[in-house]
Amino acid sequence: MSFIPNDHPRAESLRLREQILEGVASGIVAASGPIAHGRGEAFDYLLGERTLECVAQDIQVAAAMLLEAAKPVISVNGNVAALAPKEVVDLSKAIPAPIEINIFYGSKLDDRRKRIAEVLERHGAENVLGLEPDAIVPALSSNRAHVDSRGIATSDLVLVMLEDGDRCQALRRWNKQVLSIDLNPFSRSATSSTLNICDNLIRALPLLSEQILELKTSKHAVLNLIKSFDVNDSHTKLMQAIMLRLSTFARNNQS
Ligand code: PTJ
Repeated sequence: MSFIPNDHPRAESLRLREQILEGVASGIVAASGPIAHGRGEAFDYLLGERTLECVAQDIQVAAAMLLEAAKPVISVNGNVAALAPKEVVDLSKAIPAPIEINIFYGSKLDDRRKRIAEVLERHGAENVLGLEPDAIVPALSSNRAHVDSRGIATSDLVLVMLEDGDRCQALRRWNKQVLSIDLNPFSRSATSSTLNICDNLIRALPLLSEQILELKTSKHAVLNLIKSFDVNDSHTKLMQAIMLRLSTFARNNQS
C-alpha cells in the first residue's frame, strides 16, 4: 500500500482507493471498478461523507425487511469484496443470510468468482454461493443474469450494492424485493429498488448489522417499520436533505 499520512485531510478516502487498486492487482476488482468507485466518491462528497438522518431511518427499515424476509440473500461483486469483506460477512451472520457472488464483468465460470469467495472466506464466510451459477434472471442480457438456484433464484429479497441498475429492475420484474445501497440517488438501482440506502456501503453495512441486532428482539417494531415505510416519502426526504446541504453551502460561501 502507498504511504498515506494519517493527518492527510482525505486519508480515509485515499485508503479506500488503495483497497480498490489492490483489488484490481489481485484480480478481485474488475478493470472498471475504480471508475465505479470514483462515481461513488463524487456523490459521497456531495452528501458530506456521513450518513444523513433520513438515510439512517431507511437503514432501520432495511434491517426490518431483511429480518422479515423468508429467504434474503446478499449479493456481492468485486468492488464490495475489496472494500468491505468483513462488514459483509458480519451482516450475513447477523441476519442470517447467505452471500452470493454476482459480477458484471466475466462469465459464469470466471476465476474472479473464486478469488472473491476466498477473500470472503478469509473473513469468516461459509458456503458462499454463485461460484457455479445454474439459474438465469429472466430478461436480463448481462452476465449478472447468472445466479444460483440455492440463492438469488429462489430468494424473496436481495440486497444489492454498488452496481449497475438493470439487474435491479430485472429482479423486481421477477417479483423479488430489492434493497440497494447506492450513493447515487438518481441511479437506476436507487430509483427502482424497493428501498435504496443512499450511503457509502462502508458506513451503511455496519449500521445495518447494528440495527438487525437491535430489532431481532422485537417482531412488533419490525412489522411497524415495514408498514410505515413509503418509498416516495423516502426519496422526497433525501432530496430535501441534499437541497438543504447545497443551499446552506451556497449561503455560507457567498463572497
Ligand atoms: O460486478 P463487477 O465486480 O464485475 O463490477 C462491476 C462494477 C462495480 C464495475 C459495475 O457494477 C459498475 O460499473 O457500476 P456503476 O454502473 O458505476 O455503478 C456503481 C454505483 O455504485 C454508482 O451509482 C455509484 O455511485 C455507486 N457507488 C460507488 N461506490 C459506492 C457506491 N455506492 C455505495 N457505496 C460505495 N462505496
